[in-house]
Amino acid sequence: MKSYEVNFDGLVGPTHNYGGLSYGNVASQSNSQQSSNPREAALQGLAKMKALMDMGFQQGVLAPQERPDVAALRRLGFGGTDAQVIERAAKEAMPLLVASCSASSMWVANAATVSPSADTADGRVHFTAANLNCKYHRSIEHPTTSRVLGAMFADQQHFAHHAALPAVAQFGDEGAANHTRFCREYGEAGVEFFVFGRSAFDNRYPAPQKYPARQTLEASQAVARLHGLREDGVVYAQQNPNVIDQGVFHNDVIAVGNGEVLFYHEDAFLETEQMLAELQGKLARAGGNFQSICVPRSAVSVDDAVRSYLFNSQLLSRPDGSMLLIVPQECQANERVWAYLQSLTSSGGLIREVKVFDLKQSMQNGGGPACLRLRVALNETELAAVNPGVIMTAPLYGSLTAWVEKHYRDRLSETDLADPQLLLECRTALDELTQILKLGAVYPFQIN
Ligand code: SUG
Repeated sequence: MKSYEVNFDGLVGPTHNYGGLSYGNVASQSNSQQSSNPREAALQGLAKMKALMDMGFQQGVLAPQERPDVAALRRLGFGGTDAQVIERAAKEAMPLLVASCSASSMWVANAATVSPSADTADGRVHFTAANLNCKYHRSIEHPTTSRVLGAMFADQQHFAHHAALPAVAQFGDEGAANHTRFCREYGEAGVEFFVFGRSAFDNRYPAPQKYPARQTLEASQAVARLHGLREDGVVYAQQNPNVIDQGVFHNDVIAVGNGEVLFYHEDAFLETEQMLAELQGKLARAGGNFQSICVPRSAVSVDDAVRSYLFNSQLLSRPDGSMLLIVPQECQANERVWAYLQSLTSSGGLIREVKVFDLKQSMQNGGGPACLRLRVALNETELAAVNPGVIMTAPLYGSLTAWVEKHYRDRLSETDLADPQLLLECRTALDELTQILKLGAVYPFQIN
């Protein structure tokens, strides 16, 4: 049976702004308080989805969330009508209003961890929504994420959904941003590679000194258990704490994998040799031939990797078996990174082509091409069981761009977040979106 990797991209929400909310994420910190352009952000994301669809890849779309999250503000003690809740939060605790307005759910690589049916004990595709509990503004995403994923992958014969892990730092889980799957064919059993930043219960693992390690070993192990993965189909590796301290807040900022290939920076991991040997051995037992491409620090420094987001790229398989790398334009703007990419594609190796995308609006908050997509490997039968409303087509692209142009502002600054009209605009837009994507009622304002 045919199988595919389907990329579901997060549609940028109407409140996209630069709140400076993510300590440890260099771009989020350095662009704090700049005014944003939500319309441009959404159109840039849609252009990437359309381009991948036009190249023949399977592409889907994941809906944004209701923001401001008035229910979250109510839980923090702000009362009255919705407009009063926003007004009071703006007056008494602006940082909480900013957090409740974040459009951060666009980075759907953090929405969930997904295990394809070929890897799981019950032969279903498993999803665990990420608790994202390292950052308050992201910790409020998972209830809606679960409802949206449930509406997209509703068929229980093929899809199993798990609630987010316990909402404590010891089980900090950032979803697929720290999870990669290696396989020969997408529909065959593979090896799931979980990268963690620290251990919560075992102090033999070193932790970063400056910035938080968002993913714990114990969270990754819990996800592997929930999904029913075989021991032989899982590899754990620790991220180098020094690179976390240089702004590598997720593994997908320093490594990307696809098929049988891992593309990574020399400084990405601890115990790299042992990890590569384990990946090689386990993939060989699954019938695959593991290959790794190491980018030496002499060619690209960690700082250049963080600034350019070279590794936050999408590594895609083409029908002839070669691979294509989708990178943000910041890679082209960085002389050393661009020179490296030129040498990579002309070396006769597996990665033959690089395509550049303008995702500046998202990049300024630390979200590159890979952050914007959640990969779901599906066989033909499973793909047919996905809600067809969320699969990208030329007409859907047309409807979504028209929807963005109708509802989105082209400028948003912090003071605009206090405008109760913004909440109404967002709800009107999202109500229409659930009809376009045929999701049913998934937002708090639709179900409460
Ligand atoms: O969690 N930025 C996101 C970026 C997530 C990128 N995802 C991956 N690497 N997979 C984060 O730090 C910034 C929001 C703000 O500052 O307004 C933010 O949440």
